[in-house]
Amino acid sequence: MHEYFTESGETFQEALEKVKMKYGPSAQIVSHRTVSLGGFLGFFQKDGVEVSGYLRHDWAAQEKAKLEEEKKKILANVVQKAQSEEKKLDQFKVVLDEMKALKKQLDELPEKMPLPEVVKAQSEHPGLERLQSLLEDNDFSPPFIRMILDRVKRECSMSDLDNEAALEQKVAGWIAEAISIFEEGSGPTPRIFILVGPTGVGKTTTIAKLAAVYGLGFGGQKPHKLSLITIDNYRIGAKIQIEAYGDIMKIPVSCVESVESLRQRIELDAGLDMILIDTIGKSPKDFVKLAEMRQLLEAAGRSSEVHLAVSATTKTKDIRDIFQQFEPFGYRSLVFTKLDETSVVGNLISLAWERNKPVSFITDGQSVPQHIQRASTGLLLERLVGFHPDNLKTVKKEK
Ligand SMILES: Nc1nc2c(ncn2[C@@H]2O[C@H](COP(=O)(O)OP(=O)(O)OP(=O)(O)O)[C@@H](O)[C@H]2O)c(=O)[nH]1
Ligand SMILES: [Mg+2]
Repeated sequence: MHEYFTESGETFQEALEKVKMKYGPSAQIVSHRTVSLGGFLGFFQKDGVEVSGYLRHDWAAQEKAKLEEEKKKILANVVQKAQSEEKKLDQFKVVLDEMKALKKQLDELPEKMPLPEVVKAQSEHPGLERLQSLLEDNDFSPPFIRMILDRVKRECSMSDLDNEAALEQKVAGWIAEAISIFEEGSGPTPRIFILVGPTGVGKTTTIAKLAAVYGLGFGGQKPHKLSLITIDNYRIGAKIQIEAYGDIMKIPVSCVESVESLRQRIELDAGLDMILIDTIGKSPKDFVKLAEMRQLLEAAGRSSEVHLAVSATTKTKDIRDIFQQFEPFGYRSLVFTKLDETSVVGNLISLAWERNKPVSFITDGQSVPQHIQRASTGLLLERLVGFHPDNLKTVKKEK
């Protein structure tokens, strides 16, 4: 839409000047005419010129200006953005440099540096740290140590932690509580005692020792009428080994190799007080042989007692595997052998605790029949190292 104007002056030039002044270069004159100017009721009138026209909007120029404006805005934005990106990039570079420095520090750390120790040292009482190393020195398992430390945190005051002797005594008491001892029940006779376990842990030797304990009344036991059975028929040496013990102690020994012969043998020995069964040592990794032996032992009936022999010299991880792999035998207790060959028993105590299994006997030497004892809390406690004997004494007395 155009805007129109009309201006007048005494001369054309004057009218034109007015238009220029008022409307600038966009004023476009279309016509002019002579008019009478001023005066009153027709008097004192003068001739003048009136110019008319319209205002020409310069759209192209305006659009161009607008675009210029827009362009400026966009440019300003881009510059601003670029500046902030640059800033971000700088920040990112700083973080990257920090990370690089950190990685370098980590790489320079000695391998397997006990990082938790750093944290521990800040947050834990020295009494707790000392206790943790004492338990580690005894080869207690991490879950067992955690259980003890949690209990200390729950049940001990700061002054308890400062009192080394009292803390040791308390902890010895908790270790004692964690040890479970097998109790012989008064089940049906004959009592059938089966010893299973990995190869070479001392099963046959232990069976011979047990024959002396139960058959000869060694160690104060009332003598039982008993027989020995071995299912280790394949190795000539093994057969000779057990027969030699039987001969010395005047205890009958038989060898069986099938479910049927085991069943028959047990029936023939039905009038005895006890039957001790020695088995072939099995690698816990030999699943097939383990399954075969388990099937054979099923002939001994449900009331038979399976005991698992583990050597105290076995690594903690391997003991865990053994406990696991022999689980299908439904063993009721553990026999710890070769305690004379190790100075620590924490691994045995903790793994028995983890599996909730009681201990029936411990053996501590090769001699038959001397080196066997009924398991007791005291016997295991006195093998703890680093504890002051007085602190163990009180606990042992209570047990
Ligand atoms: N130091 C020590 N040696 C033992 C102990 N018990 C057994 N031994 C020895 O360990 C070795 C193996 O004993 P065995 O009784 O034949 O072991 P096993 O478990 O019957 O072996 P396999 O029938 O081959 O599986 C023998 O040299 C024993 O004298 C013990 O308590 N301490
Ligand atoms: Mg044997």
